[in-house]
Amino acid sequence: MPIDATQPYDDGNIFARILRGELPAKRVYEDDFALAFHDINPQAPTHILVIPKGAYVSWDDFSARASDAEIAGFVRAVGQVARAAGLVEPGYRLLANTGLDSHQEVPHLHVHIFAGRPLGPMLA
Ligand code: IU
Repeated sequence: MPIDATQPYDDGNIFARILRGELPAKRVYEDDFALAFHDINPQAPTHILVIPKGAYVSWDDFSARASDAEIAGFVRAVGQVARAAGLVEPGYRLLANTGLDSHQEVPHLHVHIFAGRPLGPMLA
């Protein structure tokens, strides 16, 4: 079910539990600001999720409340994950669903990285 991006942060959400090591994930990268792991239901040959370490519901919440250091660290981590996976050429797509109309389902900010085939037009 899609979630309301303005809801308060829920510590019990699935990505919070992955961050705490309570649930497994196929981790590909971690630093002080971010964790990246393979999506459990990939929509492209490469489908990685990058999440901030801090407790942010959505892109809206993160961009409003995170410190400059957290924002810079997270943005650099997303780029680093893509570089390390060899995705810069021929390219990749970033997506951060935010709120009901976007169909955001997990209430912890996540940036999708899609790659590995021609991805076609922007919106389905
Ligand atoms: P969305 O942007 O909130 O719609 O994306 C949520 C993604 O989280 C979606 O691609 C799921 O396959 C993925 N996911 C996951 O990787 N592991 C999980 O345990 C759950 C969802 I629940």
